[in-house]
Order: sequence, then C-alpha cells, then structure tokens
Amino acid sequence: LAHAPIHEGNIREYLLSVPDLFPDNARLQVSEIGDGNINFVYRIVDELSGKSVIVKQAQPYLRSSGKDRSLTTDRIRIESEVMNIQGEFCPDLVPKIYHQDMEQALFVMEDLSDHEIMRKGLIRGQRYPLFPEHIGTFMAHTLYKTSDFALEAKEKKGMQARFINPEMCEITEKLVFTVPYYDPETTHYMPGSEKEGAALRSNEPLKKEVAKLKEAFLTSAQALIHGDLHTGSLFVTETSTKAIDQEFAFYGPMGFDVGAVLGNLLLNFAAHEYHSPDPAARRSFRDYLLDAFQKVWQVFAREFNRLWKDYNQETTAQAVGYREDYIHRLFADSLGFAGCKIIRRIGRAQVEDFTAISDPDIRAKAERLALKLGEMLIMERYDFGSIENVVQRVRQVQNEMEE
Ligand code: SR1
Ligand code: MG
Repeated sequence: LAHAPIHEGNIREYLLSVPDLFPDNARLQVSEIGDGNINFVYRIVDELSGKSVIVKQAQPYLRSSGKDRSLTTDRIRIESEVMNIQGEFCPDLVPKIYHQDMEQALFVMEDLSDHEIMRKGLIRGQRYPLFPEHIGTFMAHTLYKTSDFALEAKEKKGMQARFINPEMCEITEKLVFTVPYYDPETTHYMPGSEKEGAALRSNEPLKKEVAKLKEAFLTSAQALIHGDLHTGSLFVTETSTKAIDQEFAFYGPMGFDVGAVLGNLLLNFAAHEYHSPDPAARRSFRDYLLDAFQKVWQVFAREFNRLWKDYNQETTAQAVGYREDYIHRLFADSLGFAGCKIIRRIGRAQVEDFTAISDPDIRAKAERLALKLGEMLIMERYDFGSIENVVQRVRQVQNEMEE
C-alpha cells in the first residue's frame, strides 16, 4: 500500500496500517471537510472508540482551480515541518501532528472539532477574550526564535534554504500585491464599490507604497513566517487558539504575519455593517474588534521586546536605540501589510465576511470602508506613534464615511 495513491476510497486501509494510530478493529468513518482553496482535508472517526484524527493531503494541483493548475506537493512537507517547529515554541497554539508521509503528501494531526474557524465566529459576533494574548505570543515567539537574533548565522541560512517556497510565494506575490492594482479582468467589486475598486489602479502614490511592501515580501528574510495568518487559518474557542494552514510559510518579513491578523480583524470590522444590523450591537462589536486589534499589537510588542532582552546573539543588536528602531519599522510594516491584506480580499479571493452579505448596497458600503481603511494603513503606516493612534484613525475613517 505504501506506493498506492491515497484518496478518500482507500484512506481507511492506509490509516489502519499506520502504527499506534487506531486499533486493528477500528470502524473508520471518513468525511472530506476541507473548505479552503488549496488542499483536501479528511476527518476520520473510529465509531467504536470515538477517537478521531484529521488527514491533510496535497494533490499536485490547486484545489480551487482543478487539475490544470499544477502546484508542488512540497507544500505539505513545509506545512508539517513548520507546524512541528512552531509547536516546539508554542505547544498549546498549534495542533499536534501524529504522522507524516511525504510520499503520499499527507500528514495526520489532532482533531480539534470543538474549535471553529475564527472568521466564522467573528461573522456571528462571537468574542474571543484570550485571542490577543494567544496570537501575540504565537507571533512573537515563532518570529523572534527563527530570526537572526535567536539563531546563529549558518543555522538561520540552513532554515531559509529548507523553507524556500517559491510556488506558494508566487500566489501571494500576485494576489496580494499585484492583482488588485493591475488586473481589472480578475477583480470584481459590487456595482456600488466599482468606482473605488477601479481607483486603486490609477492611484499612483498608493501603487508606489504597495511596490515597496512587495519588495519587502520578495527580499526581506527576517523570520520563518506563517505566510497566510488570516482568520481562516485560525482555529479557536473562547479559551483556545490554534494556528493552522502553514503551507505558505517561508523566510519573509515578520510584519506580514502581524499585518494578516490586524488586517483581517478590520475586514470583519467593515463587514459588520451587515452582520450586526442593530446599530448599538454593531458599535459594541466594532469596539470589541478594535480592542482586540490594539491588544494583538501590544502583546506582540511586549513579548518581542522581552525575548530580545532575554537573549539576543547578534552583537550589533546592542547598538543603542536599535531595538526601538527595529520595532518601529516592524510596526509600520505590519500596518502596511494589513492594508494590503484588506484590499486583496475585496475584488478577488473574497472571504466569507463579505460573500455572506446578501444585500448588494450594504456589501458595497462595507467594501468601500474596507478599501479606505486599507489605503489609509498603507499610506500612513509611518505616521503613527502608537497602536492607540491607529485605532483613533480607524474610527475617524469610519465616522467620515458615515457623513
Ligand atoms: C489561490 S489561493 C487563494 C488564497 O487562499 C489562501 O488562503 C491564500 O490566502 C491564498 O492567497
Ligand atoms: Mg488556508
């Protein structure tokens, strides 16, 4: 069986042959539960013992585009190895992997069916009080501990080589930094936000700033980043957070992960134009989202500073003022990438926060707000002295759009 391709039909036999996973007499039920664009995901339950696991498998193509759009299965190696590395730094914040098989391009991991995709919870108005502490800690530890500040030079370069991920990076390079500004054929806005969508393509100052952010994504190998840390890659309960879907990981700019989290909170903020029809409930949930937005950065910066002070093997990091300067640049990068991540989800590769809005006028209003927030973050990213100032500016943009 080792060389037979594994698929939904023969996955039971395969799993029974994996040592220490299920008992020999297990009665396995298989269901395909993947709803992402990239891979296939199976949930397997043993009806007798109740034990369940998740199998994630990469086909040599992109799921959402079908067999004609080839895509390396090396992404599953990267995902499982990065999950293991991140799991060493933050054992509670990443699912456990039980078995890896790179020949079959699959791995078997912990089933977290008491968790749900954060994006879905936020759409419903669910609050996650511990999320900022969890994700801020996750990002500080995974980014700092894979950077030149924590790793000796040759070890870091070895990691960089091990996680070169050109095909997945190319998807991000195109969809996040290029398509929204250059590709009218594949971007689609609501009739009521078409003008604002088209304006991105003639906004030369904005395009110049996006070009600089893309340059950082292409060239800045600061840390082993998750690479796709949006709210669809977060599995949560009120008391637990797990980062999943590490297939886009590579050595890139730290702010791309921080910006993904911040940007996706603001995407949801804009979409509550629809999801909270009652104005008081909308205000309250938006306050919650901005509070989470602020705390994510504060926890991240607190932990990042602490890690730097505890241990930094880079001699030049002692230079007076360098740490503050580094974190200030990381803050600006994070805001800029947050802006790019917001804009990319309006128009193409759209997310449920917006696709679930059935009223085209409300959706257009939410899209206009999201585009404005994205542009503001990119253009003004170096102007803020603190995350509190960013929150004030977000409120100001939202109020101006109401007038
Ligand atoms: C073609 S894949 C579209 C998007 O889905 C993934 O989650 C990534 O964000 C990618 O850009
Ligand atoms: Mg994903």
